[in-house]
Amino acid sequence: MSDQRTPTQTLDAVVVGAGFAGLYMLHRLRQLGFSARVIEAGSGAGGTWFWNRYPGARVDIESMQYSYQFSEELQQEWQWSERYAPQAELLAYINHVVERFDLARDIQFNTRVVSAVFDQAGSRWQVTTDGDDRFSARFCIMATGCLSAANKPDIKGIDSFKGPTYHTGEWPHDGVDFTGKRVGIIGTGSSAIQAIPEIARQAAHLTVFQRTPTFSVPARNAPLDPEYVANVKQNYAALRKTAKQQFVAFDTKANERAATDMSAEEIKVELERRWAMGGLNFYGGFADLLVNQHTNDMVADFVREKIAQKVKNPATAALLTPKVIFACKRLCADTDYFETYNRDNVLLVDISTTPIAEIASEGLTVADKAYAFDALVFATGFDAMTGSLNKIDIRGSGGNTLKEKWSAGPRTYLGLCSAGFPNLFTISGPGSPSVFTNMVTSIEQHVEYIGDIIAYMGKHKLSAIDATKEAEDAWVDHVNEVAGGTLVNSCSSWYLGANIPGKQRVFMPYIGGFPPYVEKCNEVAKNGYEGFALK
Ligand code: N01
Repeated sequence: MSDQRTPTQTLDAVVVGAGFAGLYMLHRLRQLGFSARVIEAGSGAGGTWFWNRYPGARVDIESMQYSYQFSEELQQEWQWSERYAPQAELLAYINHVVERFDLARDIQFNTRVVSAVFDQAGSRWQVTTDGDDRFSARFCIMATGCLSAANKPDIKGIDSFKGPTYHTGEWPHDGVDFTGKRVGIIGTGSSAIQAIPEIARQAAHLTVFQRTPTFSVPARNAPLDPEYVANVKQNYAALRKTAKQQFVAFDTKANERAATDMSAEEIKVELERRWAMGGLNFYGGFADLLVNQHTNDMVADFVREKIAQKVKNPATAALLTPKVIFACKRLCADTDYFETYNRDNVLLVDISTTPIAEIASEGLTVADKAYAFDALVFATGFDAMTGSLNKIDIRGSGGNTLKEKWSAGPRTYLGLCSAGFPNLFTISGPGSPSVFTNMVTSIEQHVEYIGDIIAYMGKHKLSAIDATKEAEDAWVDHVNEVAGGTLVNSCSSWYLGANIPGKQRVFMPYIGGFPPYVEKCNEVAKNGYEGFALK
């Protein structure tokens, strides 16, 4: 009987995902002389910036830094228009990169990888897609993103609503017009905080369902000053170097002093200065922000007071005031978020103690009170870090699945490899600094590191690389130990998988900072990739 299936394509590498990570990985592999194909579920490149098209979506790290640095010409020639680029501009930038480096010919869009199985005898990954494509590749590189599997909450009757429903992470490409509409939105995380002011301006009425209030600082977005841009471009290398020396891999003008070493007056000045600077520079205020409870309380109280000053109705202000540790959940940067609650057409509904009972055809109910809408928005986040990987049937040596291996929490060596899954890499995987840093910089570091490993293997005629169990165990212990020494470990955030019912609570990203992480990676490489078994 003849085999009717598509013939297997043989490659050096299959890369899954065409966001910032997958695109640069493809470019790097090509530079090194390897053949690669990127498989992308979307109809275009961009990853996060392809999917998250909700009103108000924009980056919260300054665009001049949230961008590739591997090409000097690219960073010199590209013009950002605002301090924080809006989603459309980021997508235009990504499409420019695709064109500039002629990447599209090796990207297969509208295709989802369904399985990746390691063939031990040949040391190759057999990758299949929902389009029945089959690839045989020496390396399989997951560039699937940390926040790309949308979380649809398990609320009774969720499919009963008769009007349109939207998830912020899967927004329609031609936009949504809320003019004259009554809109409900569930969630008050980073996505909601950006979307709420925009929707409120357009809709007839907006009801916000809040389970947990979020700390947010003003973004202070503005058009970029040409003089500032020229200055950055003249000194780009220096800025990039400074950024890489900082914990978060972007320049927050970090204050290296702990609040405990500062006078009350100095602290007050620093807090006001950070508030005026805007955005995530606020993280850089005090060296002990995330490790000293007293410092954290002081910063939290400062922001709480600012919220009280912004929101006119004291009861609403109280509901919007977070009680938890400052930056325990990811800090948000907003434009007029709290002020939006002063509008007559916005209502905040607290669901912290009484959850949404049911979604029905006209709207939803909380306890016995019904709220009616014409459209409903889920700003309910993502199954972070592992969600997208778990959607793929990944089988390593001996047929073991990654999903099973990670059922008690992800286990990796450096966030790059997981023992028992040779020649499989995760870009910005769990156990790497990823979401605590400027993602683009972390991605570039991983891509270059993976490229170096693959080149090293070619040079030394090696067929397989796998993390050793000992190195992985030691790294996982280190990741947990570092997280345990911070205040961030103690609240219910997506860092811990706490937003997904049934998900194991394990602190997933590495919170030791970008510089020590890079130093560790470089040391591992220098010592002949110690902690990896090379065959
Ligand atoms: O998701 P989230 P997000 N019933 O998980 C609520 C990045 N990002 O999409 O806190 C009711 O933060 C949930 O409530 P609670 C950034 O890293 C960056 O907003 O779990 N409510 C929460 O309020 C960010 O951290 C940018 O109690 C439910 C909200 O939904 C990450 O993406 C912009 C619920 C989810 O908030 C995720 O942000 C946007 C339920 N069953 C995102 N389930 C920028 O760069 C969940 N919620 C600017």
